[in-house]
Amino acid sequence: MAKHEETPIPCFSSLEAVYGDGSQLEEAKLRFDHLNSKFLQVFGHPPDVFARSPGRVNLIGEHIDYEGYSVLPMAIRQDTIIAIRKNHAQKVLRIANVNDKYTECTYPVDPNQAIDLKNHKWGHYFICGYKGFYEFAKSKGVDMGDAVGLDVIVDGTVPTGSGLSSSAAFVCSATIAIMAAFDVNFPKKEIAQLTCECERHIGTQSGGMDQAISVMAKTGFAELIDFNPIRATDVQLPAGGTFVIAHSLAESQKAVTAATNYNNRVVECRLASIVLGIKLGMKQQDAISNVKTLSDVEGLCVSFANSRGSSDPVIAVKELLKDKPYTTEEIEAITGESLQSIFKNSPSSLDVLKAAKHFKLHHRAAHVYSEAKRVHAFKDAVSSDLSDEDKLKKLGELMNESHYSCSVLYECSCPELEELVKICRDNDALGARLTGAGWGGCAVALVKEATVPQFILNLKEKFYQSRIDKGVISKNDLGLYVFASKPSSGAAIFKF
Ligand code: NG1
Repeated sequence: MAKHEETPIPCFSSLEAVYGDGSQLEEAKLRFDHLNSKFLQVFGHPPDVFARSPGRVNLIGEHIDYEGYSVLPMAIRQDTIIAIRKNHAQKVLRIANVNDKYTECTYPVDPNQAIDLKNHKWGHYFICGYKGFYEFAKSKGVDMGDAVGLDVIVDGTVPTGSGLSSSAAFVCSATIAIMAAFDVNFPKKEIAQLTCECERHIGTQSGGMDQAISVMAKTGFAELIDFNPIRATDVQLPAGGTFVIAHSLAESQKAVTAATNYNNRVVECRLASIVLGIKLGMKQQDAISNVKTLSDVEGLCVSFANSRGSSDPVIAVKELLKDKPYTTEEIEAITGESLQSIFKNSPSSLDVLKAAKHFKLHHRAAHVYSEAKRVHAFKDAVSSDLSDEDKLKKLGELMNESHYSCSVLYECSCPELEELVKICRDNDALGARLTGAGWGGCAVALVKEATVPQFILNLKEKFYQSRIDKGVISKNDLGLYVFASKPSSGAAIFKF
């Protein structure tokens, strides 16, 4: 039997295969019916095909996918559904949304068009999939013929700016919808890689976790995702525990803040890895040309630690990278080349250099190496002989350690997330941490199943009530901001 990641995106003729047979199915039926009638109303004909891709919650392994390390997310039930049809009469891409907040965007059919990053629009995420799919199809020798128009309507339920990967859910379902409209299909692992590259067209130096889980998820399992090559291993979570997702109500606009937040950390990690490589004996030019991530120099760090009787790469970080931030000049004295020149081929990294005052190499590298270990400790605990209760306790501790590292070493938390994580722990969560990129968005808490309803009530009272009173959110919408989640299924195509 072909491995899960070698199989193509599944194509279904009914909703049950993805949405089960309970209330989720009823909700899905309503959404698909609405999408269909909206399509008829806007474009005057029904769609040819639908695609869906879910958001995700990352259980552990934050900000390490782009450093080549494994992560452990699960898909959530919230997803993005796209209805699509080729339009030979009109050579334009028309992208509408069921939510009137997102006004219709139109783009030319040219697959080589540049995305106007300075003028951020929601439709740009569709164009990421469009550009990426054309490049990919060309590399596969697929004859796409003359570019044709596309009529598209989007319906997304993953909250935006929440660290639950609304962007990846959108980019993945866009790419898969385009692929389905052209009646081709490819193995999931290729789509996972492709959609990661697609999303980089928006200007974030995305690591690949979100697209990989969105494409490869299976109902009932979290997945350990490895990179280079992308691979997913099922992780059956211990019985008796539930993950509760809670929004801090601080929205994190990842694409807009990339130069100071997300891409800044990617650049800091690259600099930390080059400096470590040089300090561990590499020639300056070799390190600059060949070292892309902290995983590339881990072997050298481990050998260094061995010489001190340990195998922990963090020992090298502690001894070789100074604790205080580095200035540009200090790093250039080590690399022998200007930072502008090192990053000359990456416009988004040059934006980071423009915005940065200094670089915290020690802290960022210490986070990445320690977080990579926690992911494996989490996986090992799940498959150990411990009782379910002890497993859950261990997972909770690892989640707490991960949060500390994200907050103190990686500095990707914010006051609202700190408050929320503390409230989760004060109310008997076994562990709680920020999830996703951070700087706002959601926390995830591991809670004993039997106490979930009371836990959610406590969060409502202690975190959300004051925000309802101030009018930040409406009481009726609370279910959108705090909910228990089970591992859901991955991307799919529907032809009815
Ligand atoms: P979110 O939280 O969806 O913005 C981002 C990256 C991931 C990963 C996490 C941090 C994208 C699309 N996603 O996720 O690849 O690096 O941050 O662990 O850029």
